[in-house]
Amino acid sequence: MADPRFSILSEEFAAAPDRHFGWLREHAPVHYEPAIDSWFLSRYRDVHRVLTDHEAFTTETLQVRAEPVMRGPVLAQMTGAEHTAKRKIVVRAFTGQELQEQVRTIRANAVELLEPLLAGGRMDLVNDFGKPFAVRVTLDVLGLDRRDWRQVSSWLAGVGEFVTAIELTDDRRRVCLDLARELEAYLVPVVEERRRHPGADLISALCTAGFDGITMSTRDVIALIINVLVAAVEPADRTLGLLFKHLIDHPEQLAQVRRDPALLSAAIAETLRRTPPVQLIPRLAERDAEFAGTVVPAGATVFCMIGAANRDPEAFTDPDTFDLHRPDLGTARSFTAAAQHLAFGTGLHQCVGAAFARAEIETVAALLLPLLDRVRYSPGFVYRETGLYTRGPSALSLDFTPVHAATLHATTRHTNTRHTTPGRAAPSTTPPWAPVHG
Ligand code: 2IO
Repeated sequence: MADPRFSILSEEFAAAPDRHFGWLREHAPVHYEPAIDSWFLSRYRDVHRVLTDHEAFTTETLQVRAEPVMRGPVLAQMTGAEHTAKRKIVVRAFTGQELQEQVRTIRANAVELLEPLLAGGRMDLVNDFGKPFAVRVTLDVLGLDRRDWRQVSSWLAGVGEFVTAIELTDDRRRVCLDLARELEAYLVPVVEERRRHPGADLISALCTAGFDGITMSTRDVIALIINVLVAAVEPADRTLGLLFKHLIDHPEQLAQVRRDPALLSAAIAETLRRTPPVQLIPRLAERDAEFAGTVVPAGATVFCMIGAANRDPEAFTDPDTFDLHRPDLGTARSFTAAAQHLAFGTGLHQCVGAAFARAEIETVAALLLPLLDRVRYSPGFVYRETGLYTRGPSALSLDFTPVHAATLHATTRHTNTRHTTPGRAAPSTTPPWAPVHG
């Protein structure tokens, strides 16, 4: 029976949502939250149905949840021919040859950021590395000036807060909207300039790209840039932190990944299944829909609980266990439309950045693992997660065998990632300790 005292908005839930997943799936699989007039679905089959029945459940919620701060419509809001065409343009920008180039950018940024962090034998993987790394890589990939990363980060924090807030006060709403407008004002002249003089960067590609005669307006391009920024930045440091948390908590699996780096993609896929960094996906019910005997009315906002669905015993055996060897994971499919886990969503609007996300986390983890010898939590470190929508460790303080400065300088000497002009990081010479990737 549904417990009237239970609330997704309670501090108790926020402290450890996963402790409530089993109860929700069993006793309140269609949970209504009156304060925000929204429904929460926790069973795999219900979540899967909502994400794949595009007629009955639309992405119109994003008009209020995202469009105001994206400064235009995002990809996930679009439908029909427009969606197909624009999605193809974006997919093209994050796969194949483009992705190969992005991997070099990822590695160069990682090396540059790690340099000052390794000699001390201690770093906060989330705050010292993950957060600046995710913003700088994304700026590079877009062809924006990564020297602006601090400024862009603070604008993005407002956009992210708006998109992922479950409840937003009028005050915070105003602050977020102001930050989003500042970000827009920063981007407009760049986009106009790239329209006039297209370069080899992603923004230029978006300005000039066409598919089936459909092209992007400046407003479209701005919204897409902000969409890419938020979507690439918000979940990245969380995923990296969660991956290392799981590996440190499972030393035998960490040892296996060290011995055989080819297992990294399975470790990442299992991290995404077990602890998806994006925990909620909203949809709007077009018409009345019945789930497990409860009717969700037309016009209702429905939140798919990705974390709960990914741990449904009907979908995965022994679902609470982190096991990179689990037979029902299907690693090869995990970053594609055929993925079993729902961390990238599923259906027509499944994440377009899945291949990029995989390349990003895999490249960085493969670089980090050999460097972080005897990696462990720092003494006194207390692990904490935050967030209901995007969720991950608020910090991950790690100790490891210090990497000698001289060794590091010798190994990164040829890696010229410092650049004074806007644009991508210069392609790096692969340092000796870098993984063979590809
Ligand atoms: C940004 C929630 C960080 C997306 C969203 C308005 C659209 C879409 C997502 C993810 C992650 C963000 N939704 N990325 O859930 O682009």
